[in-house]
Amino acid sequence: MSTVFIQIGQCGNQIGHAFWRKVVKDDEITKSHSFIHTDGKLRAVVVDSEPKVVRKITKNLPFREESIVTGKRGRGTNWALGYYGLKRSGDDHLLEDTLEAVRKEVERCDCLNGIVLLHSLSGGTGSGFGSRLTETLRNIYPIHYLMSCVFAPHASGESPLQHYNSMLSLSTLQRNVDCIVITHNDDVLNRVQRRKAQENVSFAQLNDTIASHLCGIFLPTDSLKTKSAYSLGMEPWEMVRTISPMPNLKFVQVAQYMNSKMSWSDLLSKLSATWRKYDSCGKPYNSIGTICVARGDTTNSFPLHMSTLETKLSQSFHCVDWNPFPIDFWHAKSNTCGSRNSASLTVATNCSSVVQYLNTVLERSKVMYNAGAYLHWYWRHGANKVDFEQSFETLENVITDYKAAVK
Ligand SMILES: Nc1nc2c(ncn2[C@@H]2O[C@H](COP(=O)(O)OP(=O)(O)OP(=O)(O)O)[C@@H](O)[C@H]2O)c(=O)[nH]1
Ligand SMILES: [Mg+2]
Repeated sequence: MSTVFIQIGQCGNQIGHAFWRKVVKDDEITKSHSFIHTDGKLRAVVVDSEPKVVRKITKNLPFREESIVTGKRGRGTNWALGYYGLKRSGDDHLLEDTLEAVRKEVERCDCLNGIVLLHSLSGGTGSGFGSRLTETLRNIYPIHYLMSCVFAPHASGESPLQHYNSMLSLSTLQRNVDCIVITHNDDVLNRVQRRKAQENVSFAQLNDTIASHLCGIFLPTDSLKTKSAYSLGMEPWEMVRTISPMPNLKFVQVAQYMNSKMSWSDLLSKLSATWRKYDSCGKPYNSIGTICVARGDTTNSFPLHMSTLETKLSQSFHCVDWNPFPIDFWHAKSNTCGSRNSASLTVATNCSSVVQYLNTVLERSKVMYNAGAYLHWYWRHGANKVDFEQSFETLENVITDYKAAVK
């Protein structure tokens, strides 16, 4: 049972690097061969339209040489250039080369469960090429799971094209993947600033935290092991099956709290304090489905605390009342995503709070589109009105469906 990871663009690769640095320390995942091949190479395809970042991140981890795909020129923070490619310059083999590397990686799996993509929503390669790739992979692998872990830009101070890029990629993902795990750079930054009590946080610190969140969900748990205590590496796909089963409600957000000396209940209170629970009018956001993963359960006593935690979780995440089983618990003895002796709680939730972000992206894009702002950059690289209008419609439908689901 294997998972293939594809890390795309600068952001996808830097976060992928932080993720794998943690994964390789986990004995269970190494033994199960679900993320790491029997020959010790990572089941990962590394893609970027330019070689610089890839050169750096592939130095000290066992990436497979033939699964590294690079082009010669970045995609200039432009979804259209990433999606439609560099037609005129002859440097347009990125898609073919990537698909070939993915095909070979899939052939090395006895049984492929699914593919996880890591990419930004606002870079030209991450958003545009990432969109094109998910669309193509959906056609090639129609029955396998596809999951995108996407990273949303800071709300201000980045590229003026970020709203268009985010909107165009979110809508393509909505149409093609089974689950979108969305991380907001601003949210992670705030959490790290608060935890470390420091103003300046580097990308490395940010990525380490994001990687820890992903490991919190993806690494093996005792709850999903077979009777013979063997891990099948099903965690990512069990998460999709449990909390993202509906094609129109597939956004998942992750939060985590880690400490060595706290009770499970205190860990949950701390985690819950970092979670945005109400909209600007004071109306609660609702969770449609939630998975809570406890790691570092050295005494195997976590199950005794589950009913108390369930009550607490359902109150703080305002679980919808139409789902009779809104919360699942998984637990594991070790906590490889943190330091020795630490325990962590990680929550992955399909929550209506994503609507706030989708609304912002949609509204800003519409204002810019109606004013004709920056559109020539998109037409120049092959995008057309249909790309935009279809994306507006897709995101509007997602927002409507989330609102209806939590009414
Ligand atoms: N969390 C995090 N975000 C990053 C990192 N690097 C870039 N970003 C974010 O990603 C977005 C830019 O996307 P990149 O991944 O740099 O762009 P790209 O996909 O390489 O695309 P082009 O360079 O335009 O071809 C911005 O929103 C950045 O804030 C990183 O290491 N960590
Ligand atoms: Mg780049």
